Amino acid sequence: MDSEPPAAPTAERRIAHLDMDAFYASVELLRYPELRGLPVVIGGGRNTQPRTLADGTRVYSRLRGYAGRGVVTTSTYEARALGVFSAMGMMKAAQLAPEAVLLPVDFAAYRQYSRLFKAAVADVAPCIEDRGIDEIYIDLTDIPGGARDLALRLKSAVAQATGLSCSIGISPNKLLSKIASELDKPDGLTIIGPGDLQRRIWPLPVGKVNGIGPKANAKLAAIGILTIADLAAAPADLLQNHFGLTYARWLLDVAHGIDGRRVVTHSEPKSISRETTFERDLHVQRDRAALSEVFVRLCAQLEADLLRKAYVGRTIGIKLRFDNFRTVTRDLTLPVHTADAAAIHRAAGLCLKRIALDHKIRLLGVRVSSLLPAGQAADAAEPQEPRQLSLY
Ligand code: DCP
Ligand code: MG
Repeated sequence: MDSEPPAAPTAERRIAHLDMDAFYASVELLRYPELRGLPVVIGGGRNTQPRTLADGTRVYSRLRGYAGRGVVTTSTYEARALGVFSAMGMMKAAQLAPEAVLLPVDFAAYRQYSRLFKAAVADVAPCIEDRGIDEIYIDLTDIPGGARDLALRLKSAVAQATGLSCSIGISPNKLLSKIASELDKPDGLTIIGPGDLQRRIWPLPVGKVNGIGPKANAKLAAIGILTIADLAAAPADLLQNHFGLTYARWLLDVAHGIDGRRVVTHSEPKSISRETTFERDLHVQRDRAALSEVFVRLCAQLEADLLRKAYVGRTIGIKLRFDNFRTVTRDLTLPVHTADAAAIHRAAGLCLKRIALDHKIRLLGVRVSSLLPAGQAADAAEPQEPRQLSLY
């Protein structure tokens, strides 16, 4: 939930949400067109790079026999038909789709295509909110033309610039457009006009709403609220008892398709984090040196990220995942903003002390939030503290 003031309620807006279809996989298919129509999974390591034989034919890795801890970053729709989706463990995916082609991730290529599709959209409609590598909101209120024609123009501009397809939802606000862009994927186009709320949105499960996560979803289910229509019919005091006033109000607005958030063209990052999953689970004492080294490195990387992006932060957090997959986070807020690795390390070390280290560690992450542009933080600490090399 953004905190900027809502748009003027009198103005009927026209907001699009555009999301690229099977984005990383589709970029890979541009390179390997012979894979079109096949189940393809993205997320392999460098050893899954296709090999080209002397006669020019390419040999691809398959999921069959995959052993390791990799997860699927995305998959083609053909792989999804076999049950393989983003965030699934690769070993499970291998059971479901052993013949699927496995390709390594190439973030540089995805970033390049991300820039290309956003630039193509900007040529048609310049008021764009960047929501990540493959999705944007576009304010079409002041662009002449019908919603459908505009959406088709956007799709063809994206296709021309990238060779890729996308799905678009258009409605009076970001909330409904985000839901709508998913309704007709891939290559979808869904316009939510007056009267469509009840017909298209209400039958959907509450989890389709951006902002109703798994926890809220489970709590809503426990009180018998499964669909957005159920939510719209729920008594306000029931919601308030379970979720508090602010979230309950937001839930009711959502159910009635109300969302005043603007399309924010210049957004600031909320946090910057670095984390790593170890090749093998590390023991707190026996692997102390290795853990310390990684811990120091993560903090140094964060310093570099902050300096490169010209931010300082005040809240330092730590994330640990144990070998039993339990994930624990702790954070603390410093009196002054900092971008300094040693200061981050010291604060993160204090957070770590608040966690009972009773299992081997699978993942270690450090996060800096409460960010400010470096120039705006009058209080930023000077990077002068001595470096610490201990885990704590
Ligand atoms: N991604 C990821 N890890 C996830 C989910 C997604 O790394 N758990 C990456 C890969 C996706 C990209 O982000 O290609 C965009 O995410 P989407 O949720 O938009 O998924 P796709 O674009 O792949 O598919 P869809 O057609 O459903 O949008
Ligand atoms: Mg997508």
